[in-house]
Amino acid sequence: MTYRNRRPRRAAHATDVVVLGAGPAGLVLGNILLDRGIDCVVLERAERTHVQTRARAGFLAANTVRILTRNGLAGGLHRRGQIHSTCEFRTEDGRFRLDYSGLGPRERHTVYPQQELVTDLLTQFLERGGRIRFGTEAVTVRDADTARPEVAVREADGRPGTWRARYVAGCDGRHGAARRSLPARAVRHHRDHGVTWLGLLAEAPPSLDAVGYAVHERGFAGHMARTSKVTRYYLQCERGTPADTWSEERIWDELELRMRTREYGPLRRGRVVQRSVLDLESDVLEPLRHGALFLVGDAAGLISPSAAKGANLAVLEAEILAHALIDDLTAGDPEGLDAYSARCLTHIWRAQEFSHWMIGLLHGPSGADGESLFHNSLRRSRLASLRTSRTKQDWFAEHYVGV
Ligand code: FAS
Repeated sequence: MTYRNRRPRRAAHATDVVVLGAGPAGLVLGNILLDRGIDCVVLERAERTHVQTRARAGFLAANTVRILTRNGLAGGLHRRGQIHSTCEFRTEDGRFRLDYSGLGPRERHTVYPQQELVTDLLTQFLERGGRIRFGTEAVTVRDADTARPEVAVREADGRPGTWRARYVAGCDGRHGAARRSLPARAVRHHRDHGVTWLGLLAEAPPSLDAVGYAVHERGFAGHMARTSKVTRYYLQCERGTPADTWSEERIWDELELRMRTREYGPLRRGRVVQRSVLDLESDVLEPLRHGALFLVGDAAGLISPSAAKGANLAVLEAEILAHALIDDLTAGDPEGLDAYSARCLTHIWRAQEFSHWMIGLLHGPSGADGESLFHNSLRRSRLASLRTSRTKQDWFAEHYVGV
């Protein structure tokens, strides 16, 4: 018998809940389950350092802060987060600011970089004895329509493995195994907004004490603080633009042009340390439950960053699912699990509706044809009513900071 041909033995594991992905959704879910004594494991395909340094969102809604606080997960953001409550719009019709802490639900954002939140959640989970298998890629979820679904994985050493569980939480994003394992009857609502952003992180202090939205005939530009030393910028660009074709000089010149710095003051320049090109698209999977498999966060639906909702929805859905799983696994009460999909879809569509409205507010076609002119006049009218109507401002605040 030649040893060479023997296939590596498949490692088999079991638990109550397998969580796919160690992003905000997976880690909030894992921490709450662990806290209530539910046996669970988080399978994460990337290495720990990558997960802890991946810069994405930064604006946490008041409700997200409440969720993290009541689950004992907000120590870092209370110590290092910065409160934000102002938007500044710079358009062809002038500039106006909205301090939304005095509008609508009178709530504010906390600016706390996603990678710092993920690091806090991950560290707390591990320190409390939680299990995360880094470098373990979920390949597929099988038997989701049974009481013992199985997750087939590629272990960190390349060997195949399986995890059997009572439930599987797909928190592995839009390209994860959970989405790939959905039955044919699953519905995917999808919209390509036809807009592309160059997303930038600059080692430069924020230049405004507000989120800056600049609407310009050359395209949209956005300014969002991340820390006192790092600022996120967005620049609308042509679809298909490779991220590295814009020189730093051209980036800052274009930002200053669109943010009308001649009128409103200079931007504080710095080294661009991260850049990515984002085609603004949105999708929603329906339903969010397939037997024992649940979709959470970006796996449940992708939302464009125009309204800073992605990470906030992930945390909200993770808490809803956590309590539903706990009720079922500790008290045999399946009500929360049965209601999970409908409950989360209500929040998701509300956020999608506002995110879509924001895209219409911030972008306009550059053409001079009738359709483009009509669209741009609508956009200017939306901005004008946001500037002048208290009712519109209250509506804006409710949707902007609410999830
Ligand atoms: P995540 O994508 O954060 O986490 C999923 C995890 O699953 C990852 O760690 C991944 O490695 C792992 N995984 C994937 N496939 C796997 C597999 N097969 N097996 C095991 N693990 C697997 N949102 C905002 O609100 N504001 C912003 O400014 C903003 N900026 C963004 C910028 C960028 C470049 C991107 C990509 C997104 C941005 N978002 C923003 C959205 C972002 O915050 C997401 O909504 C948020 O990360 C969603 O969290 P999760 O659902 O946990 O998914």
